[in-house]
Amino acid sequence: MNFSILTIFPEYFDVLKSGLIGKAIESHKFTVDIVNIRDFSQDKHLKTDDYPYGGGAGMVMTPDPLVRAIEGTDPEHKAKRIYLSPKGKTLNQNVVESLAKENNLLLVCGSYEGIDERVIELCIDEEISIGDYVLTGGELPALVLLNTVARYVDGVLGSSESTSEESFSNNLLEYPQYTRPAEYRGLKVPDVLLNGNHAEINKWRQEQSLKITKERRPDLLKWI
Ligand code: 4GX
Repeated sequence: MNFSILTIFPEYFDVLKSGLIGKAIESHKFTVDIVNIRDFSQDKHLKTDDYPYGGGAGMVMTPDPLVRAIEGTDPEHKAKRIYLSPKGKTLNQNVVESLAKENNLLLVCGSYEGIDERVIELCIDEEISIGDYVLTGGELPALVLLNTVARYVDGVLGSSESTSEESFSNNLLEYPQYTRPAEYRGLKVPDVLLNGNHAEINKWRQEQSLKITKERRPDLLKWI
């Protein structure tokens, strides 16, 4: 899998050098190409934004550097081209699983009041939102999307942390987890987890999942 990320803040993505994702990139499980949109500006001051037609607060990203960056990075339109925006379809684990089937994702990060609408019309396949709140730019949403999709790339997760047994893969929230010590500040680990009876443990965990989902996210149970 190959990710291309188009941004005017390439240093935001230094965070990809650390953790599980950093290890996976280092060992060539997938590639990430960070593209500086400013490099495609033909303006003498390398400008990438301008005042909005019709007036209003803030600036809008100019179409030409963006379109040239997208077409320069993905000349044959092999990638699914995504614009991160609060107006998009909300990201959830089903959307993540379907994006994980793609070989090439190109993520466009917009700043300020957004990008010229014609870029979306000409170049973008899908708009995706990471949730109903407003950030200063699409960089964090792009990192969130990459992180969630990368977990489905072969070899990124170890077998013990695979995507098949977790929250949302069964449409339920996860049961509580415990590790040593068996008693901490007077609080005991539930007995059932100590007795080694795996049928009983699985039953308990399923019950706990259902209970916490009913309490906190009843909306997730609507499909049952
Ligand atoms: N989920 N942002 C996009 C620029 C912008 C402003 C207005 C379109 C219209 C966001 C989110 C998000 C901040 C990325 C504003 N684009 N993206 N950016 N929530 O808040 O995806």
